[in-house]
Amino acid sequence: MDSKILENLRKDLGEDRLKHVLRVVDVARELARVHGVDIKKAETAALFHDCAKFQNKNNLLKSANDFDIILDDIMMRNTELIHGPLGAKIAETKYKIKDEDILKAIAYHTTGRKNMSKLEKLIYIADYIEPGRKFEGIERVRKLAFEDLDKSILLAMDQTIIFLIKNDKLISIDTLDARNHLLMELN
Ligand code: DGI
Ligand code: FE
Ligand code: FE
Repeated sequence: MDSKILENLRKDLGEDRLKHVLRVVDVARELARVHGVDIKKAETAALFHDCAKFQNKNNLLKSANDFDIILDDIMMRNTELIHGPLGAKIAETKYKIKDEDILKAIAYHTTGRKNMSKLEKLIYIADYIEPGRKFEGIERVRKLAFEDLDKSILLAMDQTIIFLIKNDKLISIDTLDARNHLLMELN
C-alpha cells in the first residue's frame, strides 16, 4: 500500500480510524475472493471508504460546502451521514479515483441504496462486520456475508434500523429504499 496515502489518511482520520479502515480492507479482500468481485477494486474502495471521516468535525461541514454537496434535512441533523458522499468527492479529487463503481461504493457505504452493485454491497457489509465491531448478533451477519451478500445486508440493515429507532434517530431514505428493494428481490 502506498505509504503517502496511508500518511494522508492517518493525518485526516487518526490512528484508530485508520486501523478500522485497514481491517475493512482485509475483510473486503476476503469477501471479494469468495464472491468473485475484482479484488483490486474492493481493496481501493475499502481503503477510501471513510476518507472523509475527519477527526476535526468542523472540517466536515466546511469540506462538504467546498464540494457543493447538498445537505438535506436528514444529513443536517445527522452529520455522520455526510462522510460517505463527501468521501466519494475526496477520493475522486484528492486520490484520483475515477472508477464510478468504487466512488458509489464509498458514497453509499453508510446508508446503502436501492440497486447496489456487488462491489457496493461488499463494502457496505465489510464495514459492518470487520473484526473490531462488537454489536449484538454480529456473528450471524459475519457468517452470512460469506454465503449470501443480500441476506447479510438485509440483516445488517434491520439491526441498524432497530438501533436508529432505539436511539430516536432519523432513518435515511436510502436505507429504507435499499431494504425495501432487497426484501422484494429476495421474496
Ligand atoms: O463510518 P463507520 O463508523 O465505519 O460506519 P458507517 O459509515 O456505517 O457509519 C455508522 C454510523 O452511521 C452509525 O452511527 C449509525 C449511522 N447510520 C447508519 N445509517 C443511518 C445512520 N444514521 C442515521 N441518522 N440514519 C441512517 O439511516
Ligand atoms: Fe463510514
Ligand atoms: Fe467504516
